Amino acid sequence: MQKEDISIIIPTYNERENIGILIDKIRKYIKADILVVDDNSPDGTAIVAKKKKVRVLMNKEKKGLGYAYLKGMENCRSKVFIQMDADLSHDPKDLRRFIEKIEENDMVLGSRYIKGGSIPKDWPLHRRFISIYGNRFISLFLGKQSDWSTGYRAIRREVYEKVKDDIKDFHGYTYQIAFLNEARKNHFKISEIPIAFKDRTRGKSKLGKEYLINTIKYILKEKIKKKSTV
Ligand SMILES: Nc1nc2c(ncn2[C@@H]2O[C@H](COP(=O)(O)OP(=O)(O)OP(=O)(O)O)[C@@H](O)[C@H]2O)c(=O)[nH]1
Ligand SMILES: [Mg+2]
Repeated sequence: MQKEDISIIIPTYNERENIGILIDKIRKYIKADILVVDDNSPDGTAIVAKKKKVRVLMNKEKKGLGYAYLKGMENCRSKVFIQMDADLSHDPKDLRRFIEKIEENDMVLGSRYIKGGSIPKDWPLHRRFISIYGNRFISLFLGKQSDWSTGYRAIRREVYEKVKDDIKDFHGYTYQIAFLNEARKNHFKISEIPIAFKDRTRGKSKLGKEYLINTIKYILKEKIKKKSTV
């Protein structure tokens, strides 16, 4: 895969302390187009990103993780998009493995719950609970997948083109679940590689109740749709 075939898309909201370090690390490992999608972060994340000479897309206000990714993909010409968090929870060292694996797949998921993958040892109980049982709960309704909510992914453009209109209503964290579910429904070839998810050491988490509520809404919507088509 060539440099121009890959875009790394990084959504940011108040990640000033992380974004510069992440961009430098990415460049150590691979050559690719890097696109930051920032929601007008009050801490000036976009200014730091622009200084690093990457492309920066701006939303006027905070619109959610999924909205940022879809806007990012819409503005890339490359064949493959790689999603990653700005807070260094996703190790740029893994990028090469994603790029190798996407050669023969439509989507590659970085999984924390397969052999070789992990979550932070010091994660508080509630965070472990939400992540581990959240995944099992979603698998119960939407089908087995080791890591439904992982945000470290490589995606071929064709998958995005096919699913984008069906997931528009879920522009927060539920985007991850909805995108993957639509890709599965459309029988794209999806595989996994293990990742060690590290805890953020700088800045604050943006994960909130919105994720829980909208994921339940999405699952219900899917179940109702399925019933009415049977
Ligand atoms: N543009 C944009 N980026 C967002 C938004 N919400 C979260 N992000 C970014 O999405 C990535 C993931 O968000 P995090 O807050 O790290 O969520 P998380 O990794 O599930 O939670 P922690 O493990 O506690 O960090 C980070 O790069 C955030 O800055 C949003 O509304 N808009
Ligand atoms: Mg994070």
